[in-house]
Amino acid sequence: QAIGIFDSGVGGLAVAQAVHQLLPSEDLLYIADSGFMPYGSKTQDEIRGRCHAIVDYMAAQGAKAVVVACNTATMAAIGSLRAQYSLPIIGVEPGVKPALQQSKSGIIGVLATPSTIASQSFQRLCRQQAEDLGRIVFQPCPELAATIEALHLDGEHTEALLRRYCEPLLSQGVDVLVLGCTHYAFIAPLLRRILPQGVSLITTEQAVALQLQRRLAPSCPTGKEQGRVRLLTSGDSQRFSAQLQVLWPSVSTLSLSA
Ligand code: DGN
Repeated sequence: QAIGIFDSGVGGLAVAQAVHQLLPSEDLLYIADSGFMPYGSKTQDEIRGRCHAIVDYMAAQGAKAVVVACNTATMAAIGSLRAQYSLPIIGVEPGVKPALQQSKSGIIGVLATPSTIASQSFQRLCRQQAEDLGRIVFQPCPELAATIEALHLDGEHTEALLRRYCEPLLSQGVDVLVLGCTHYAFIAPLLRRILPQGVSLITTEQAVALQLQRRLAPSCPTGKEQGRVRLLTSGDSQRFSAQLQVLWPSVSTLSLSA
């Protein structure tokens, strides 16, 4: 029985890698819903529809748990997925709480898709967390996930884009920056290079892997054998395969299908 992990594209691969590292004996089934990318500009209903279709497929394949490795999808669909399926469903959400606890200025910034920032679930989460801990400044990044899908992880254009997104946050005194979209893990090295000293980054893939481990604890395989990783896409498989070569070069077992 595999653990199902999905995203609108390659962002969730950062989560899948963290899971594979922490639970190497587990089989993984990853789905990149690239045919329907980006989720960030879809309605909440459209996103929910895609999530249910994917989890239906994973459940039919016998998945023992599902990780919604996309903040946008988690915000839109985690409640309805949990209501429909009895298997453990783990979501990702921007690490607002650890950021507020870590911030010295009491002002944190969140980079995420326009859909995540506009969603009621995210706004509710922020109201609860920020209540007495500090202030949160939001920056929607409409072009960033597509830039990462195109593997522009470095270079002038991406750097200029990041500077444009970060500038309004830094000028308001943000000292901790939350990456609220799983894609952004792949530009974290570039961000670290361009952020001023004293500004730190929060990503969530390790925390999600640990949460999954806790949920699965009694049923985790303990054998030394390496788990099998199956990777599927609803988009162009050649493009996906090129993305994997850059974003997860060491992945052992590939099985791509549209
Ligand atoms: N990776 C997704 C997230 O974490 O929100 C969204 C990417 C997208 O579809 N724009």
